[in-house]
Amino acid sequence: MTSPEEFSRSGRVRHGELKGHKLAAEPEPIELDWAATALLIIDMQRDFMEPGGFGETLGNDVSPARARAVKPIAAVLDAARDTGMLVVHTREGHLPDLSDAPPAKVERGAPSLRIGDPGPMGRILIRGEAGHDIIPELYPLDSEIVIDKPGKGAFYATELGDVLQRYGIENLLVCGVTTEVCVNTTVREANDRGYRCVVLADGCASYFPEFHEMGLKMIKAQGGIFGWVSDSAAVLQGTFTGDFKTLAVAGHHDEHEHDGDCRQVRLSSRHCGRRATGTPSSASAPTSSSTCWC
Ligand code: C5J
Repeated sequence: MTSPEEFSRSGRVRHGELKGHKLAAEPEPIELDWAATALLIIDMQRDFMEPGGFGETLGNDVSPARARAVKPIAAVLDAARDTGMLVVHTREGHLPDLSDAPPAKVERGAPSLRIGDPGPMGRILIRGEAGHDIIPELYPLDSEIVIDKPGKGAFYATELGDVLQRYGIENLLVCGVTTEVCVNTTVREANDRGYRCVVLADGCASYFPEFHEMGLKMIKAQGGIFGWVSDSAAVLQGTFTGDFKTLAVAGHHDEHEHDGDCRQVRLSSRHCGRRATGTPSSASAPTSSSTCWC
């Protein structure tokens, strides 16, 4: 994981930059300090996204949720990595001895398999099992933060609050599954702790489309009672490919010559495609696949 010190030295946008830029969102556009903003990806685990996992044991068809949310999240994750934004992944799950799993949760309902039972991806919703891991498309880099949580909310019984404080985070771009359960619970927890939460509508999914819609409505209702709702396109358009690009270019090399400090070096090849030769200053940007951002 990138330390707070490394993070503050990396090529990310500094506080105060991008002032005046407003992200398209409901109930109204919002101006964010991008240096104080983290991408929070909730529970994109095999247990919720693949057949044989926890989601399916509860009687759900998990494939539509995966089909819906993965691409938008991957696009924003890619851009967040490009720009050095702090990325936090969460995973819902329990210790193998179930000591952090309340009987009221384990014994609830009539699932085909209960938490802790052996399934095709290992024991259901247990840390360390294959099903508990994050899906390959969104797999965390070593430099990113992974929070293991026993509850639906990502702040309950975890170090998330301390971590965000250490990294100076005030705003959260939130996505993941499921909209009405772990995303909503986390957004409500974060809102009470003073974070501005912007939920990416197309980067969230539910097994129940109507709950997804209503879950988003509840967040943005009453003037944004829990937060704001935006989407991946707005974030990518307004933030990463627009002003961020301008900022990345400003004050750096005009000639596409890169040295060890060049902050134009990014992972993505979406941009000019010219090969960069320097060592990226961002902790998460390997040299091998780096191309110029400008
Ligand atoms: C659920 C979650 N739905 N991650 N967990 O039980 O939303």
